[in-house]
Amino acid sequence: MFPTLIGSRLNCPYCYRDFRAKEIRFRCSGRVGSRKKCTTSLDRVLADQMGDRQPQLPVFDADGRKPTAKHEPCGAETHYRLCPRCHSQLPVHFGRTESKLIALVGAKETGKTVYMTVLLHELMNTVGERFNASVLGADENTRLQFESAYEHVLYEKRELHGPTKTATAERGGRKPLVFSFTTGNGGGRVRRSLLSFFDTAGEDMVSERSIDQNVRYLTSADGIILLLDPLQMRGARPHADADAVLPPLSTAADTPATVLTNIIEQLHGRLGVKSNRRIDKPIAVAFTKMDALDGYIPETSPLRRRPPTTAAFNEPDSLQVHEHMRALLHEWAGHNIDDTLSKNFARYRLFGLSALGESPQVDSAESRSQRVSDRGVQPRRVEDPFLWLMSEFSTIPKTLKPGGE
Ligand SMILES: Nc1nc2c(ncn2[C@@H]2O[C@H](COP(=O)(O)OP(=O)(O)OP(=O)(O)O)[C@@H](O)[C@H]2O)c(=O)[nH]1
Ligand SMILES: [Mg+2]
Ligand SMILES: [Zn+2]
Ligand SMILES: [Zn+2]
Repeated sequence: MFPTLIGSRLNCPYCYRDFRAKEIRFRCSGRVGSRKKCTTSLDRVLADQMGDRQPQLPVFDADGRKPTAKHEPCGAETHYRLCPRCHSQLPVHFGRTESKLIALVGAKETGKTVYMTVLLHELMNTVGERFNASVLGADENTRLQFESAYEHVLYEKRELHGPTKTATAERGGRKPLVFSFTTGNGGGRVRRSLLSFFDTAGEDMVSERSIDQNVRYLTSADGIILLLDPLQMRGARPHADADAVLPPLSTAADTPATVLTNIIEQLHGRLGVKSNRRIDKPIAVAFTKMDALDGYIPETSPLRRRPPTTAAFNEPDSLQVHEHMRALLHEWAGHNIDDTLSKNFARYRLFGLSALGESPQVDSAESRSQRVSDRGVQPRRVEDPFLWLMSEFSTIPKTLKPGGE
């Protein structure tokens, strides 16, 4: 039997617009049907919305709640289901499994691209093993893009990407990467979630043109990971290790506090949350590049501890990190950011992590191009914010025992 579709309103993991299950459209399979064989042409919607101008087979309407449909003109059966708003092909399990959109945001050069690459690499390897979970690209574009443009560059070529182009600068916009996260495949109940990550450009947080797409992305997300760069904080920057690569100081429009205020304004505006009510979306606020402050973080800090590795999110460990980060944050920037978070979000948590584990090497002063250290990528606590969100969604269990047993 075919499971019914969950919920009445769905969000496209590619364009983040919402629609009803019955509005889902179909694309002809192009197989030889009983009458003729369909041919390809430009799909205007796909071209305008997603910048994809490759010739496509025809789109047609049928009952979107069904997994397949027949294209009358050719008589061929198809299982290609499309988002009615952007015409992206929906992942196989879309609508029948939980779908969680995770927004990854932060100011310019906070480390979003590096973080996303390392997090997904970890999820596909060590973290995946720990939770008996498999993480796979949910579509062809995600698989190719992630392997060639993200993972290969960082892990094989050992190069850092350089600034991400704003989505509007790349013709038609950039597609989010969509993965399926499946747990419990070793027996017991199988849980599958679709995860959509959109690598925003830091500029998208400030430029008017890209704000609209960004707002949609933030408001339809089930959870937010906000990355903040401690090296942009007045109180932390002077404590950076001597060999750390310091980013140019951000302008007033791009400081951690301003970025947070922008996000809150966008969420309040669109979600229609009254300004005296708190936003219910969980937000993980993570400080990146913590390796650059190694000399300054005390030996006894929970950040230095090896995080528990049992197959559950460890609440006591996470709370200790949260308290420690809160103390550091107060030291670096006063109470402001923490107060803003607690006044506006019903659920928030602080994290400290390092995607690279070590400062990158700068090739030469002129080029400013950077490489991963010779010791390779050695991530620290990159999975913590993600696992916290997954436990908030009840996709993975949470343990209250310090040892995690
Ligand atoms: N020390 C240290 N530096 C890091 C780490 N991750 C990123 N960086 C530095 O931060 C720079 C920017 O990283 P990106 O991931 O490109 O930042 P981004 O937020 O995607 O930047 P935009 O796309 O321009 O918004 C890198 O070139 C590194 O110099 C880390 O884990 N440790
Ligand atoms: Mg980037
Ligand atoms: Zn869509
Ligand atoms: Zn057809």
